Amino acid sequence: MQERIIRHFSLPGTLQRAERFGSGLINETYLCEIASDAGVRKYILQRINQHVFLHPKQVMANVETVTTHVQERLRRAGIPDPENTTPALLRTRDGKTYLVDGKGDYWRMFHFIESGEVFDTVQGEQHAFEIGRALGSFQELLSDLHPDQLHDTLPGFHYTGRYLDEFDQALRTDPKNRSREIMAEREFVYRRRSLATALTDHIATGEIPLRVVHNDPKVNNVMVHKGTGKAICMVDLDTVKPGIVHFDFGDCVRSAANPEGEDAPDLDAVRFDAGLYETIKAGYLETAGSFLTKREIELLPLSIQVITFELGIRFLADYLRGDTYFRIRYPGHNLHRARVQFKLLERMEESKK
Ligand code: GN1
Ligand code: MG
Repeated sequence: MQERIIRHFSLPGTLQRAERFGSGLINETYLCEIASDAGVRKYILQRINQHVFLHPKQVMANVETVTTHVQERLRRAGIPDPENTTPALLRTRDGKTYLVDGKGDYWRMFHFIESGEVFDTVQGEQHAFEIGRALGSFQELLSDLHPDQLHDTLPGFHYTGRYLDEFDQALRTDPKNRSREIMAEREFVYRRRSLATALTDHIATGEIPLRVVHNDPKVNNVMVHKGTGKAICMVDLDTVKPGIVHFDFGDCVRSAANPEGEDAPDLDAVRFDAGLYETIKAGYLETAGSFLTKREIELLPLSIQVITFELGIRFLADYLRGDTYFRIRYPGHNLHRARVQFKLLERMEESKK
């Protein structure tokens, strides 16, 4: 199957191997090895999840705008081969950035960054610092791209109140008859409902500006150098669009200050590491400190609990709906994911972050 897709892209050589790659919960990703006279080279092939991304052409237009902008900035900064340090799209033989197959599926390819690797969980202090730094640099590289240049590919993506509404609706309709399994979680959500508007209210008042942000900067969307451990770039750019920096910062901390990770098998072991939080913040502000307003910086800590609450509700609602959004590996996976986020939120509350 991959062979037939890849043939349409402008690549020298033939496909030797294609295997599933990474641990993203939405798209389908393959690592492909292409052999030619020049040797074997690796590329990333991805199928866009059209259940999540209803307008894949707009997603691709955004990814092209963002990757081109970042490459241009890097070239101007004296980096001669940006495709080795930031995601770079390949083109099809007829010059497009994607291929639509006979079933209407959208496929795109990226250069593979050989020197990089990603981890599902934070590896320690240095890694945490680099994750924060990568996010700050990414936002800085895009700070001169006007948000109007991008489509809103996921309207309401980080409007926490919307997820609360969807959760309420899933509870009401309860299509899989699962609501009775989540009595404790319902109570947990009920007691924290006010968190849902804590951040978005500040957008409504115009206190904090819309910028171009990543929207999904969890640990495994940050690529680091295999040898030095230094951040190379942010990957997974489908959610890059206008938004506020807070959901980025919060998501980064939610993910990287939780050493047991999103899939922690033992709920009692889930913890929020306040030391890692400070380290991520220091890494982030090293570059982001140059363009954020005072008010934006003041509101950063608030984002951490809000986004953790948000993701917990998203997993829980998806469990109630019958796991239609996030890819699962076993029955009950989304319920467990929700429980991990809620445990993490409790730990944050205890540590007053
Ligand atoms: C999804 O695609 P991936 O796995 O990087 C999700 C994020 C969640 C994350 C939780 C488009 O990201 O919002 O925070 O899972 N992306 C989308 O792991 O919904
Ligand atoms: Mg990802």
